[in-house]
Amino acid sequence: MRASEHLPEVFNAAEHFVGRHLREGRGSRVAIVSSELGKAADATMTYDELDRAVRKFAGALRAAGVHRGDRVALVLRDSPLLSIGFWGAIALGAVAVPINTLLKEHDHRTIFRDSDARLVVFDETIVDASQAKALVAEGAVTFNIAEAIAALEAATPIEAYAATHRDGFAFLLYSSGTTGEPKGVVHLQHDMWICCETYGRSILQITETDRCFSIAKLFFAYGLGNAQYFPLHVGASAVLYEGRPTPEAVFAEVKRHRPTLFFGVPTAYANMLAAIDQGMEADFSSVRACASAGEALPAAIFERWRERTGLTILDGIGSTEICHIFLSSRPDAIRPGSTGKPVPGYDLRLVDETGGDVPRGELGDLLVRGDSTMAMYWNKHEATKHALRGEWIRTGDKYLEDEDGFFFHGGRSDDMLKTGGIWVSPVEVEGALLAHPSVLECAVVGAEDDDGLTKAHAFITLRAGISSSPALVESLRAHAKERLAPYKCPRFITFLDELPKTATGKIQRFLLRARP
Ligand code: 3UK
Repeated sequence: MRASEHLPEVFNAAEHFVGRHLREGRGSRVAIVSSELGKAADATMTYDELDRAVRKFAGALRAAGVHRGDRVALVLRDSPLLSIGFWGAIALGAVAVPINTLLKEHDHRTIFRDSDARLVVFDETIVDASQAKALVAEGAVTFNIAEAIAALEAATPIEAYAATHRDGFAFLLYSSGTTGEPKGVVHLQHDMWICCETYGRSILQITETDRCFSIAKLFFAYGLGNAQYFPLHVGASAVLYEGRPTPEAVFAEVKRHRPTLFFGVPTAYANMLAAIDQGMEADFSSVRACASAGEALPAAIFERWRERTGLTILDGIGSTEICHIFLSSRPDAIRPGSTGKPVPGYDLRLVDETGGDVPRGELGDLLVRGDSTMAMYWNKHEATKHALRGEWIRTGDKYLEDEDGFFFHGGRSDDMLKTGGIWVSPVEVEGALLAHPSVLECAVVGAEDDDGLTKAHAFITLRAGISSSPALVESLRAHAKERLAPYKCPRFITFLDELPKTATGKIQRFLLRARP
């Protein structure tokens, strides 16, 4: 699917996702529902209200000296203001930069500088207000929340959404970067539309009666689609929650807002299952489908979630670079442990080191072609050339496709292990160990044995109330041996209190590899 065949040249994403609903008679529908922390009453915004706020915010940006093409950085929790800021920047023809709220000051500074943000809106409980001016580029404007709201209220709304090109820059997302510096992924006006017409249409089958709730926050490419542009594409509602998504908080939000679509990451499903097993009450009766992405969903979690809630989790893989999900399970095609089949609109290839297609059933490097793929990494010419190959992008993931066309994740290209010259997928070993009743989480990396040969090393966290013992190690070994080929069984087992993770919840295997 190509934007150039479906969208006019003049296309503004904010007009499409917000303003268009007024023209099409959906102005009185609810666009956003949010539980503001500590407040009993919900805040709701209709499409009419959101459109006015977005055009006012664009007016406030203009008054503050922001021009078309300038970057507007947003360090805000999931809230109506973040939505208004994101669409407001795009409405003016500026480039919205939602930023990870969990990062440390050092990374915020890097991102403000690298994106050369002209204006930064920040939550003072995240960015120290006394430091804000020192963190941003020279001459940039900073607004804390109170200043942003005052500017919004005082502003004159822009008359019309900027007449941007469908291929113009719309937003940057800084990828969490498991290995190094954050990279700004550049997305165009048409990219979100492509995601809606591919994953949104064929997998979620989202309609205007849906209510979308995402544990993954809006600064994450996954959350941005889940709880902004998918619902806003069809005139549905987004449920926003600004707090930390503990199982308790998530269950309360689900009960309060009764979402129909629920989006999580595997770790969150595991934590929720642990809470349910400890007797916490969870009512997911309003939910018609659950999605998971960010890392592979182990079959054991899929099965237990289905047992406990009656719901199926659709595992899908997306990336910040491709904007959203391009390979996914679908309600009528699920194989636990598999990421499913290509989302209609995307083409996938599995290749070997020489770039040739690997035979069916063998692991290869995943290349993807689709029109939501980033234009480039901001200020990173070499990294851009490494990732983009014409219309194709290298995902850095290993996959195999089985005889029935289901794709199975085999880890990151850089995480793969070879033992005895044979590829071992750490994900497969982790899946086997996770099925052991004492294991909460698990990560497997390569470690050298006495001969300098690579063997699998499993780092394990245990469920509450269980402690490590020689008997447990024996039980884990027996369990692994039952499920895995001998060369795949972990040679080393280490118990940890917790696994090192990135701000977005991905296990930092490189830190485990670096352990003595
Ligand atoms: C890994 C998965 C196995 C994979 C994302 C949905 O995660 C997202 O984006 P990121 O840029 O990371 C991308 C990388 O994460 N991954 C994601 N999902 C899965 N591995 N199974 C999965 N289901 O290595 C991928 O290359 O943080 C997810 C939508 C938008 C996103 N940006």
